[in-house]
Amino acid sequence: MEQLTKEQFIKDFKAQLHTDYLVDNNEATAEEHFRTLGKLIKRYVMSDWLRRRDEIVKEQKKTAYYFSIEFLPGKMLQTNLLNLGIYDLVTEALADINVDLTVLVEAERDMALGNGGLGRLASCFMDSLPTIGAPGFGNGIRYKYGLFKQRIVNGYQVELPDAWLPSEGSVWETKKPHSAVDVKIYGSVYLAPQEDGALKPIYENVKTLHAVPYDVIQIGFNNGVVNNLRLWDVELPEKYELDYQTLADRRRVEDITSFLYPDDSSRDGQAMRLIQEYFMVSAGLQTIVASYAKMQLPMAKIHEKVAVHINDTHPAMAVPELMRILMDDYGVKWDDAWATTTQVMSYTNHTVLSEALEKWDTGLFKEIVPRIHQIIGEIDRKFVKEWAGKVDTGIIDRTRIVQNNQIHMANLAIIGGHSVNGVAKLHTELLIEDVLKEFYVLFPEKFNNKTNGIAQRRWSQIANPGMSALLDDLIGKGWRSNIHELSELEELLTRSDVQTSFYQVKQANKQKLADYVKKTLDIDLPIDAIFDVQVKRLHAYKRQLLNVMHIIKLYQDLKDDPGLEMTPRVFIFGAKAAPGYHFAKSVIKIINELANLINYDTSLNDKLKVVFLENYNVSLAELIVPAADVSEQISTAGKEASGTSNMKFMMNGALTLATLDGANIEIKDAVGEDNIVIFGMDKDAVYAHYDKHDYNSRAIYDSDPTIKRVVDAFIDGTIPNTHYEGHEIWDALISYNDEYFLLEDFTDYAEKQAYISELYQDKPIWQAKVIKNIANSGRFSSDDTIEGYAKDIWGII
Ligand code: GL7
Repeated sequence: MEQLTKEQFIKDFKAQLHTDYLVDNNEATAEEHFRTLGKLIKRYVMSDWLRRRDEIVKEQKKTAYYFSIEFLPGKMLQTNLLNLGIYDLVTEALADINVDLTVLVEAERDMALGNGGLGRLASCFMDSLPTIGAPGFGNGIRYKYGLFKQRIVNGYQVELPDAWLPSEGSVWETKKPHSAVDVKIYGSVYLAPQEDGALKPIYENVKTLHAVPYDVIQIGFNNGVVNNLRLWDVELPEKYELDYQTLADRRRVEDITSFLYPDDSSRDGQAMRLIQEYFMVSAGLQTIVASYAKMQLPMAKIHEKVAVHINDTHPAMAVPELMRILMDDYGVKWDDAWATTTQVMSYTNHTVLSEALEKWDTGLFKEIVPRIHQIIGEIDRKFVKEWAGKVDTGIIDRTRIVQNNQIHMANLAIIGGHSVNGVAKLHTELLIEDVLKEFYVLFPEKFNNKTNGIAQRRWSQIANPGMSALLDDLIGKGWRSNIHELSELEELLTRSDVQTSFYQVKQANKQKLADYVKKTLDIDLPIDAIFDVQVKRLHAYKRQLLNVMHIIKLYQDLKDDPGLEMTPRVFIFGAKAAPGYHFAKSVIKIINELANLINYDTSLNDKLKVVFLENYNVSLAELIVPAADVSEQISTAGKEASGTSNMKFMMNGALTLATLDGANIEIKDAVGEDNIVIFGMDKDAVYAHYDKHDYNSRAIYDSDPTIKRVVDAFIDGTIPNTHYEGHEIWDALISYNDEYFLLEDFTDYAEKQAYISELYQDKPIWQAKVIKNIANSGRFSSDDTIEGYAKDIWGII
C-alpha cells in the first residue's frame, strides 16, 4: 500500500463512516467503527491484491490451493493492521479522534469455521503463505454458523448456534458472483459411446447448486503480498429454480453452507456432510482448472502450474473430481488425467485415531455423486490390478479404496496423490510404522513429515504486547520480522533484572485474565498462584480427567491437613465437547462441580482454585495463553498427532508439563530436558500394553490407596451433583479398564506436579526456564512449516 499518514487516515476514516452509515465519528457505534476500519483496510490493500492476481496470471506462477473443510481465523482486525504495518499509526490516529482500538477489536466477531487445531493450523498457514510470498490460496466453505457457542448451565455444556456472520456479510470478504460455478449432485449418469470411441457421461435428473465464492483477504507481513482464502456459499440457480419449488426444498439447499459438521448421526445428516465436501471440492477445482485453461497450456500438464492440498480426509474427493473435470470437461484420456492428478494432489494426515479417518457408504456416494462413484470404482479397480501379484493380496485388500461397501477417504487421498505427510516427527513415524504401514510398503517415497507451526505474530505480538515490548528492549525489534532472533535471549537467561521483567509481564497478563474471570464468573484468582492451564477440545485421549484426578488429590490433601504448605494453584480449563460425545460432556460437568466445591471452600485458604472458562475460542486463547505458567499437554503418548497450543504456550513463557507425545517431543528437543517437565509412559510403553494386552487398571486401583481414594471420589459423594457422571467416569476408569492409561500415569504425573510447585518457589531457576522456552520457540513458526510445504510438496517457491 501507499505510505499512509495519520492525517490521511483520519480523513479516510471519517469519510468512510459518512459514506456507509451517514454518521459522525462521535455518534457511531463500535460495530460501525469496526466495519469502517475493515473496509478501509480492504481499500488500502486493493491495489496489492489486484497486482498479486495479475502477477500470478501474467507470470504463470505455479499456485497451491489448500482445501480444508475448516478454517479457524478468529478475529482478523489486529492481524491485518499488524501485517500492513499500520498498527501503531491507526491506534494513535484513532485515539486522536477519541476512538479506542481495543473497543473495535471487541466488536469483531470470531470467525470460528473450525473445531480445533486442524482448523487453526489452516488459518496459521493462511497468514504464513503471503508472508513468505508464496502463491498459496485457501479453499473452504462459508458457513453461516461457526462451531457452536458454548454456555455452561448448572455445570452442563449447552450448545447455541454461533451466528458470527452479520447480515451485510463479513467485512473481510469480497463476493465474486462472476466467478460462480454450478455443482451437480444426485441424479444418475451413464456413459454413452461416441463416434471416436470415447465415452461421454450423460446426466439425468441431477440437481444443480450454484456455488458463489467469497474471497477473504490474507495479508502478508510487511511485504505487500495479498493472497486470499476462497470460501464458497451456495445459492439457488435461477436457471433451475423449478427444481426447488417448496420452501423446504430451498431451505435444504441453503443448509448446505449453514453449519460446520451437521449432525451426522442420521443418514440425512451424512448426506448433508457429503454434499458439503463435494460442493467445496467441485466448486474449487472447477475454477482452478478454468483459470489454468486460460493459460493455453496442455491439460495433461496441469500439475506444473497447480498444486492441490487435501487437508485431512474431508476434501479427498478432489482426486476423482479433478479426474472428472479433466476427462469429461476437457477431453483428457484416463491415463494422462491420472498421471497429472496424482502429481497435483497431496494429503496431510492429522490423526491416528481410526474413527477420524472418514469412510462413506458406497450407496450414499452412488446416490449423491454418481459420476464420482464411477470414477472411484475405476481408480480402485486399476489400483488392484496394478498391484496384483506384486505384493501380498492382504495388503491390497487393506489399502484399496472400496472395502465392504465403504469408501475409505484416506486411502483415496494417499493413492491419488504424490505426498502424504504427518504433522510431527513422532506422528509421521507412527503413520509409517503403524497406521499407514501398508501404504508405506507400496509408496515409501510419498511419506514425509512437516511438523506443525503457529503464526507467531498473532501469538506473540498481538496476544502478548507486554512481552513484545520487553523483547524490543532486550534484543531489539528484529525478532518481530525474524522470529529466530528470539534465540538472542539465550545470553540473558540468568540476568536477574531480565528475569524480573519477564516475571512482571507474566503477572500483568495473569491479572488481565483474573479480571476477566472476575467479570465473567465472579471468582477471585490470586495471581501469585501458579496458573496451570489446559485448553483444547475435550477428548478422552487428551486426558483432562487426569488433570482432574490430580486436583482431587490436592483437594484431599488439603482437607486432610488444612495447614499443608502448598504453592497456590489456579487450574484453568477451556474445552468444547462434541455435541454427541457423552463422556466428554460428563467430564465438563465434573470439572464445573469440582470447581464449585473447591472455590467456595474457605478452609482451603485460596491455595486451590479451579475455573472452567466457557466458549473457548481463538480470542479467549489470546487472553489465556500469555497468562499461563504451566501448559498441560498430557495426552496418552502416541495419540496427539502434534498439538499446537503447546507451541503457543512455550512462546509465551509457560513451562510445558507433558507426555512424550506429538510435538511435545520436539519442544523437549528444542529446550532440553531440564526446561520441560516430562512424565508418564512413552509411546513404546503404551504400545507394549497394546501388544501384550496386559494393562489392568483395577489392579492399580486395588493396590494403590492414593489412587483408589482419588478414583472413588467420583462416586462417594465428594463432588456434589454428579451422581450419574461420576459413575460413568468410575466405570470408564475401572470397569472398562481405563482405555487411556490414566491410572498408570497418575503417580508420575502427581510427582511431577509436586516438583513444579517446588520449582516455582525458586524464582531465578523458574524464570531462567521461562526465558529458555521463549528463546527457543522460533522453530515452531508456521512461516517455516509452510516453507517446507511450499518447497518440498507443492514446488511453488
Ligand atoms: C488435529 C490433531 O488432533 C492435533 O494434534 C494437531 O495438532 C492438529 C493439526 O495438525 O490436527 N487433528 C484433528 O482432527 N484435530 C486436530 O486438532 C481436530
